[in-house]
Amino acid sequence: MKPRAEIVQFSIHSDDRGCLIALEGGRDIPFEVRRVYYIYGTRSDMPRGFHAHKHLKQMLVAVSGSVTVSCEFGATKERFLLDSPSRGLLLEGLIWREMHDFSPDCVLMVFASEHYREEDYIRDYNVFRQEQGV
Ligand code: T46
Repeated sequence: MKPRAEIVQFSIHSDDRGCLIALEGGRDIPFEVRRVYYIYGTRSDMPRGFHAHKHLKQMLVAVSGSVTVSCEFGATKERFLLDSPSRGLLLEGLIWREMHDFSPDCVLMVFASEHYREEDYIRDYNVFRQEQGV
């Protein structure tokens, strides 16, 4: 699977009462969703992540607050600011990811293509580089 890290804009149903965003697996999220988890109660000085996934596809959405996600694959290094519930970060393929600078109110919701499997993680940066042939 070719590495892909890109921002996806969601449609907002907005009226006088507020806003609603609907995310459907296989449509707004370009894979069937098998797991949802969320991260909250974070600290700005406590980054998370520091791993890659072998097969997992994910969509990360800051439904509240903000967080910066750093991604690395091949020679590419990109930083994405997630600060709106109307935008998600799609991650596919072998990508080293780190989450930094969580705001105190951040709730990071993640939609994943597979159930949790620790064997899908590469948590050693050197192994990640070797897997890429770098
Ligand atoms: C990712 C980034 C964005 C489970 O038991 N089930 C789960 O579905 C998940 C995601 C985690 N866990 C356990 C494994 C650890 O004992 O929860 C604990 C914390 O997980 P981890 O240290 O991997 O959390 P993060 O924030 O570093 O990474 C997470 C995801 O694990 C990862 O897939 O891409 O968020």
